[in-house]
Amino acid sequence: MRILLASPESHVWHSRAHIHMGLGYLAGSLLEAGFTDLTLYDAAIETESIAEALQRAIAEGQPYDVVGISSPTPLINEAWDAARQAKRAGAITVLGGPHLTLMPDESAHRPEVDLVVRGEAEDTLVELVVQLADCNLQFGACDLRSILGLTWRTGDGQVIHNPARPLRDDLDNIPYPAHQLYKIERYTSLQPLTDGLDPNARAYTIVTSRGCPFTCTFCSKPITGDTWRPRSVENVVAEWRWLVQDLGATEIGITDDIWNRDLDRAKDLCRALIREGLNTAPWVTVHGMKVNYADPELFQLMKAAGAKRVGFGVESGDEYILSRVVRKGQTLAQARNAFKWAKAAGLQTMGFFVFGMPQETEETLEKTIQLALELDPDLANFMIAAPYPGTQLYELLEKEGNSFSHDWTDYAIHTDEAKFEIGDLRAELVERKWREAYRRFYWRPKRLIRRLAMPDTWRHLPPRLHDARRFVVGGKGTRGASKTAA
Ligand code: B12
Ligand code: SF4
Repeated sequence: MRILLASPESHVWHSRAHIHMGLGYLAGSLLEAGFTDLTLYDAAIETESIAEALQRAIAEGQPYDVVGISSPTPLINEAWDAARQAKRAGAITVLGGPHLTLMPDESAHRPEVDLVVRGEAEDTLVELVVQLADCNLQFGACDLRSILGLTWRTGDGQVIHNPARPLRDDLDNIPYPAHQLYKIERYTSLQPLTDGLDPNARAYTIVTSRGCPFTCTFCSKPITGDTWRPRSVENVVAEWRWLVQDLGATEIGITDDIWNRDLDRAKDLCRALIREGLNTAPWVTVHGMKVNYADPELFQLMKAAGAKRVGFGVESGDEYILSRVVRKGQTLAQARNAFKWAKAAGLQTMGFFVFGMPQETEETLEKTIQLALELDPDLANFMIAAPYPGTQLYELLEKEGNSFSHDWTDYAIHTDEAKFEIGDLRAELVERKWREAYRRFYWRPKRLIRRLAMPDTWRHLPPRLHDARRFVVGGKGTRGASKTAA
């Protein structure tokens, strides 16, 4: 059976290309189950479109039997396009990923989509492919009822949602992602600013734990869930060794939701990397770590273990917004300490801030800007709040807000337009303060001098000038029509 696992073209994200861990994990499990005729297609780095790849396979006499397509919410239109191409090429189409987990019905009713997989899918996909092989790819004749997490259509078009698949706790037993299948030389460094990092790094990512027990009101965790499931230190270190020693990783990113949830485990991991001599490849906590579970020793150990840059979700400078609206479960004091300790250990820092949550005012947004200036991370990322389906923010807006998002594409983050108004909060205020945040943070004389001295600034001059214009005069798009990537 020939299988293609694909991530579709993204019109909302094109600033950097990171490996797709979901597809890698699925490939790892399929390979272990004996399905070795397997290709990864990631539109972010391929030189041909998915239609061309599918047609080429046909021309070479080796058409794909099954095409699996992954999709987060803002990319679902592209995922459906890819499914249409795959159907045209005669394949069975299977869609999975965050958006399919949140909204399985919508896709299951579409003719170009044969099957939908909800949630973590290593086991579901293997069981499905085994069934498909058993019934000779006549999936209408397969018994699909027993496959947990699968959504499918009966012969008369009825959509059936099989029961959800429980999250696996034994992550050590899940095969490693098939890192060997990535065209790694085509991916970029994991960081938006590569100074201090190699812009042409062989940049792999690693997931050391899944899920997060916090319930921030804007956070969408359809796949990894509300519990925290760590892998053992030994299991992580063995994958790390494979990446560094066998696959030549020159940069590693941890993309867990909250990798330092257990402070002792985080320290043990660092100690193991040092002990095993695996601290040679610089690593970064791409999506942030939690300020609650930190102390000076952690950052010193991280530095000794090869960490280069750490990020923290700070979100707001206003204690009420932070604790009662975002419900971040952390304090401003904890954020201040985390930055202080990380900098003292010699690590570069990133701060993530959110603009335009319900009940925000000029004053709360100003406090967020002030906090960003005070913490002064190497990189500050200000994002306008996006109400993803499945979040508390989404539910609140459904009840009492005015959302400007009319198409899933509008759910892209990193755009420069407010996505909703609620109560007294106006889009104009959010967008004005958001632009002000970038301007005031990056246009300070000391930052400008530092930036001008960085090779990265000159390497990426056109986008930097474009950003500068956006932050001074704003974007030129129409609200609701997403257009920008970070
Ligand atoms: C690393 C990461 C990135 C990286 C790499 C993205 C990538 N392509 O993997 C970068 C920085 C590029 C990125 C960008 C974006 N991301 Co992102 N990202 C993550 C993060 C932190 C980890 C992803 C991960 O590695 N998970 C671990 C693996 C094992 O899980 P997985 O990828 O979901 O795959 C499993 C299942 O989903 C399923 N599955 C996945 N694909 C398929 C396909 C088939 C056929 C099947 C059957 C099953 C299946 O099986 C997999 C194995 O269990 C998640 C948060 C999270 N914890 O999930 C956000 C997250 C997925 N990202 C998100 C978003 C919104 C985006 C962007 C759209 C941002 C934007 N500009 O608007 C872009 C889209 C880029 C793209 N082309 O996909 C949201 C999605 C929310 C939603 N409702 O869709 C998340 C959940 C973050 C959040 N809380 O808001 N992201
Ligand atoms: S934003 Fe971070 S801390 Fe909050 S729920 Fe999401 S992953 Fe957890």
